[in-house]
Amino acid sequence: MTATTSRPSPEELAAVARRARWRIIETVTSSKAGHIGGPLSATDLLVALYFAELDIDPADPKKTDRDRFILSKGHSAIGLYSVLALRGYFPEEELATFDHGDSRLQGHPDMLLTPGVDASTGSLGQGLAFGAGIALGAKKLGRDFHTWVMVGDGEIEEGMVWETVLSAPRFGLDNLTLIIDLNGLQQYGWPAGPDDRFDRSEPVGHVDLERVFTGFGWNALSIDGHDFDAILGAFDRVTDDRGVSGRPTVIIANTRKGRGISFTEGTYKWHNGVATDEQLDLARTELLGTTEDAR
Ligand SMILES: Cc1ncc(C[n+]2csc(CCOP(=O)(O)OP(=O)(O)O)c2C)c(N)n1
Repeated sequence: MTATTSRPSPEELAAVARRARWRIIETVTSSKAGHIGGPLSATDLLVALYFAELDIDPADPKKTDRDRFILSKGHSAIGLYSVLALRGYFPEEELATFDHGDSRLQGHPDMLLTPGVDASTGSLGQGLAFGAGIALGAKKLGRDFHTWVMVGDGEIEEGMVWETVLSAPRFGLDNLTLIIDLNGLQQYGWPAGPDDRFDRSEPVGHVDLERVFTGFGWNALSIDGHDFDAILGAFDRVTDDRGVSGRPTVIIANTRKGRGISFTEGTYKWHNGVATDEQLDLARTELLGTTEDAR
């Protein structure tokens, strides 16, 4: 893991995140394909991981003892690609090929195609089990790297997630951290009745995730997933716990779907979508403070 002293400041991370958010909406709009809300809710967490936490080398994407990151909510691929591009894994210009048939940047992450992608994902619910396997392998081989997995809060309705939540503590996987991007909205909000009489913006809020995970034998902490001080503080707690409690850690990150752009924030309707020219201009001004896209 990166030494904390060499970390960028929260202000520097926020500037990277604004640029990443711009690349997300710009790329999805020009490709006319992809997701917006989920990538935007995860951006600050991804920027903090790739710019301040992960022990990785963009010039050597397959370095044996690199930290691993698995974007289990694979539909947010454009969010990961934007951060990977800004971190130097491939040129920012390549984002323009997103979702083209012959591109390295497919609509969902492909570990065989894209430098920096550690797992192929898209079918929700599988990434945590994959990550636990990597973390267990690292333990067995005596390797000192950390595995991170990000899931969506809708995604954790998948049963396979809970098989791993149940088993990971038994293997002592303190080299595994799960981040839940808790943005409170799925593809169509939350399930509604047949006549749509329920409020789709009302999340299934009865689950106390911190208590549930603690009960399963995990360390659990809740943070504001858009506050870089809080995110980096949570990462430090993970580092401090390595080899201490023998438990995996879950970071429950409270986020906003569509975060950072006025017309996408807080609505399931921008789970995916294509902005108009006017909306794109507005997003550019809000994120970059200019109507020019200075590359
Ligand atoms: C197994 C599976 N079922 C359904 C889908 C279709 N799908 C893609 S995104 C999504 C909603 C996911 O919601 P959430 O995990 O909350 O993601 P976020 O809000 O962060 O975008 C669904 C149902 C899928 N990719 N995989």
